[in-house]
Amino acid sequence: KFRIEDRVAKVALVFSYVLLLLGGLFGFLQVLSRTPGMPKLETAQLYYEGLTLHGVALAILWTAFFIVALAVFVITRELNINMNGPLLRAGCILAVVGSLMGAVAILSGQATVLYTFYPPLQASPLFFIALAIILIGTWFIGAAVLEAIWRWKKLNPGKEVPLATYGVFTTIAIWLLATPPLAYAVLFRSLPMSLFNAPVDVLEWRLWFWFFGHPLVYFWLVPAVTIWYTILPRVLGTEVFSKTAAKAAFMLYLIASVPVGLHHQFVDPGVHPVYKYLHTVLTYLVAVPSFITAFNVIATLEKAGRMRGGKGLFGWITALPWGKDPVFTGITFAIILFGIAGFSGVVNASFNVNYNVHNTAWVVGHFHLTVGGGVTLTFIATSFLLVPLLFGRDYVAKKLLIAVPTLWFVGQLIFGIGYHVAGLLHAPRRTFTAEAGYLNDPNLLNTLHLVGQWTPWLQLGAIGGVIFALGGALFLLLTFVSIFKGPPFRMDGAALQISPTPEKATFFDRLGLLVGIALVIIIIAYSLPAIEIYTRGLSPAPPYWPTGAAAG
Ligand code: HAS
Repeated sequence: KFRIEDRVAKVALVFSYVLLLLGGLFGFLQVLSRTPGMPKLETAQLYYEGLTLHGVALAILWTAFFIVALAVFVITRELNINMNGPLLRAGCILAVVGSLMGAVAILSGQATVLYTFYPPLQASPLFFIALAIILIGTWFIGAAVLEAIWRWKKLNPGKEVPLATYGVFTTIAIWLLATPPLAYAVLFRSLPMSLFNAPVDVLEWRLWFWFFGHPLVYFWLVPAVTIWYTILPRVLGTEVFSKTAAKAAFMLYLIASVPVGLHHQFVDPGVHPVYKYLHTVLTYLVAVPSFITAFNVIATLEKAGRMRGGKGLFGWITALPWGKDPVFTGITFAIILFGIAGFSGVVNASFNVNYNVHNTAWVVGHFHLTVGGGVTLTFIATSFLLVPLLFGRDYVAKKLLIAVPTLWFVGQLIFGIGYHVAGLLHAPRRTFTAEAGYLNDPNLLNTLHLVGQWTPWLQLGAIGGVIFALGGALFLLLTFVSIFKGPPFRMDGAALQISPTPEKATFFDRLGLLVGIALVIIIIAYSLPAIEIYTRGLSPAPPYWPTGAAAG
């Protein structure tokens, strides 16, 4: 029934795992190379090339392709509806072709510009054309998802949108709201820069890049939260504690995740502090749905623990299947990692405290625990269910599966602690420190304030990095073997129920209205800095080809 949809989901899923492998390999090389006392596996040039590939392959592509597979699976199974085949297929082909072109540009050394590709860093036009093609592909896929939900709503008037589909809708809506300014920056600024050496106004570019860059993180997070609200309770034989609170959280993510980008630009000159402060306040607003999620998920776990006979204040915690069920263990470990990272995010968001951590290893610690911990570990654990359902093959060596989330969790935790503390001591991010003289010179090491103190924390980070790289390698090995050689998997006759049974539609199901509210807040938050920048007039800077260590 879902032949085309399943084919697209399978291609997207396998491609996401290939990207996880490629990006993960370069992450492993980096964490060692930038740690004092560890083998240097990279030169400066390779470090920046590898860092670009690491960021693009993992942050942008692994997440996006996994989300496409998940979205298509949820929509078809939950709404029992076919999606627009040509749109879906064209979108998938464009996204894959664009990703391959981008990989060629990076691997051939023509795009050493990191995943943020800030101008005036120059890269080959191939890289920017690849980005544009990927974007168009994702819009096609987004359109196919929205069209299916819209059709289902017309067929089911008065019925509420099921929870997992609601999460998918929120994810896609955030993506579609966030990406047009990125398309503008890529097509009208970066591409002319790379084709004709056209100068670019860095501040204008960064405004539109971060308009996209922050909602991007909620595009990653919301599908993970969707899994916490739906699959996690199912695995425990229950339902989410409060469906209404879950929908309220999704609604807040939708309306507050875009107008906060200036919190990445606190140190940029030329933007009025009042506008930065407005974005600070809105950033605290977007932390609220995560707090609601914390409450709702823990209440769900407590409900499940008590159903399993857990008694007293903490007995429900030990009654849960820790270490037994890899899906449960992976998802809850992911939530704990996200909890820690959430608090470092709140530190980042503080207008004045941010100056202490900006561009330091602290930020690396933060985003590894969010997107690498909370999101990626959730996706890994969900793969244990999704791969058999889509490919009809069960996992091999099932007893080994539990080692995957365990290694990932322990490794991320250690890495996160090491990099957060190193960042507090002002260890920089995105710097090939092996080349940065001071780490190799014992005299400087002893005299320069703080530098010597980074060493043990970066070393701790490297130990963590190696541990979770092992978990990732094991996951990919087991997954690829299972996809091709796993024993046949048959679903027992029962229909697949992901979300709690839908009831009557409520305010939350007025999807158009919610998108309208989001647009109004975005216009307020972004018109002010945009007017400031354009009325002052642009000051374009000539492009600059990064070479080795200069690329940071
Ligand atoms: Fe962030 C930088 C602020 C969430 C990813 N972030 C980044 C970058 C990435 C990223 C990739 O304000 C780097 C970009 C670059 O290359 O420059 N972030 C926040 C805030 C939140 C937040 C306030 N970030 C995320 C998520 C990400 C992500 C989610 C990916 C998925 N972030 C920032 C800021 C910067 C930044 C600044 C720029 C810094 C700079 O100077 O460059 C919030 O949404 C977080 C809210 C979350 C919570 C946690 C709730 C807890 C839950 C779990 C409960 C579990 C429990 C179990 C209680 C408030 C749901 C036990 C828990 C324990 C604690 C043990």
